[in-house]
Amino acid sequence: MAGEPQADCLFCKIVAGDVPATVVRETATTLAFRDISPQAPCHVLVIPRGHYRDAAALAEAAPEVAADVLREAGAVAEQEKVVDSGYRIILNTGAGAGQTVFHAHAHVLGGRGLNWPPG
Ligand code: IU
Repeated sequence: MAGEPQADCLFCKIVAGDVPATVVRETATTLAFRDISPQAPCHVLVIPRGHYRDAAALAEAAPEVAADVLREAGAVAEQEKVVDSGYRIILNTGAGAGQTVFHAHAHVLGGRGLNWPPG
């Protein structure tokens, strides 16, 4: 069922506390933690606590939680002090676009120059 924890999902294990992560913010519906392989001085992932395969599935099943994820991405940027220099919220969707973990997540990247278009 949409939102239910998946036994084989890494991010569900982080939500459950079974896999460690450096958590920087949390709310009733979301968790924000540092990416294990940072691609910028600020690289934080914001995830819904519930399991949805990607951002589109999250927005379809739980639009209020999708809004929470975006709001928290902005709060992470404030907390990490990357608002003035600019930052990027990235929602890789599908393997062809680089999605490797199929639990919806927003990357918050900042603290360095960010090229356009992204690679
Ligand atoms: P992607 O958009 O699905 O490619 O992002 C998944 C991210 O999860 C990626 O940047 C990984 O470095 C990150 N990650 C992590 O933070 N902790 C882990 O244990 C694993 C992946 I596996």
